[in-house]
Amino acid sequence: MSNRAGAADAWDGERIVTRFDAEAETWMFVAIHSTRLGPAAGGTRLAQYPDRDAARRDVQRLSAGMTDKWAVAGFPCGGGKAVLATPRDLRPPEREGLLRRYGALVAELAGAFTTGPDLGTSSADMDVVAETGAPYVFGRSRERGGVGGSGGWTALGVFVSMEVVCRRLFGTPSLARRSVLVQGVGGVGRPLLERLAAAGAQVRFSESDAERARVIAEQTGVESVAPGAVLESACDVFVPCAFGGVLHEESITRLRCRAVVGAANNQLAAAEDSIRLATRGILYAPDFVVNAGGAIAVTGMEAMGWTPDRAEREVRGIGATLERVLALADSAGIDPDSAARRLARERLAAAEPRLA
Ligand code: PPY
Repeated sequence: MSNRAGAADAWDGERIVTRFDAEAETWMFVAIHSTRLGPAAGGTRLAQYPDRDAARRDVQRLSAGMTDKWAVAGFPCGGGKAVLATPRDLRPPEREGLLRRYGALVAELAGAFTTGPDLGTSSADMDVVAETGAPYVFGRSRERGGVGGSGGWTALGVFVSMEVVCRRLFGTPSLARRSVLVQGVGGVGRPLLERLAAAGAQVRFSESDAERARVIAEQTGVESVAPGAVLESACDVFVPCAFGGVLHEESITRLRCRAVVGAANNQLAAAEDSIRLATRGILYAPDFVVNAGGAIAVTGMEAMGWTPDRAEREVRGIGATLERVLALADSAGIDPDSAARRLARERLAAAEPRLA
């Protein structure tokens, strides 16, 4: 199974629910890729797409990615994702109306799909979705009884993954004095930047929003790098936390890092890019292994009654999962992304099919 761009038309998922919301001129898609390991769970992405089919392909690909993400993490959830494809930036009342109608759709699915914040949606948005979609909506604000945003938890999982990678490359897990370049300082990159600085890393960041870059440099004292200079900047660890598809045939030839460990989904433009990185001697930590922390913590605390301490232990467990993936890559003589997908497939194959 592949969940990469281009392969989505051969989507092997279970069910896709499509609805056109005429009021906000928005296509709503809920994709349930696999319930083999549990009920489908995944974030709700709100974005503009070139057309309806592009949005459908994205939700298909992302839901398949969630199946692998949960399987590798050993978490009892299935792969799902929702996309709200808006025609333009919606005004707040229009947006709230859309989110309430989307919540009603989530409620209709009666637990077959649970969701939380994702690209383009926040905890505050989940508060609105939950007005009609409870109890299937997680990651609401603390004021509304949720656990808040997931970015800090995702950052923790990426950080422990960087420690695993440093131990492999340098013999010690410490990030002290390691040069690290974080691409994108949004909901995950920002808390990660602070964690890295506190650990004594020589950290730099890039940010496409120039005003945000200026403010964060001022607030944190961390140096920023021009977005166009990121790939060629020499560093120990390159940390993509902005957009997918950063690693491709051409960009990989320009990288001057020892490892890539980041939170962005779908960093590889094509499956072969994991091999290209290995060939260049760059250690790649598969994105869907290292970025599972937000999903694990939010779903664990809200759906499974975990305490924050338990959530922290589980998110730190991503380090052991990554070690296992990299050990499998070594022993099988395959690239890390293939190893992670193999582990996911093995977990899925071993599971008893669930009766609905
Ligand atoms: C992702 O990790 O890409 C997610 O979709 C995160 C997620 C999963 C389940 C609930 C909320 C967010």
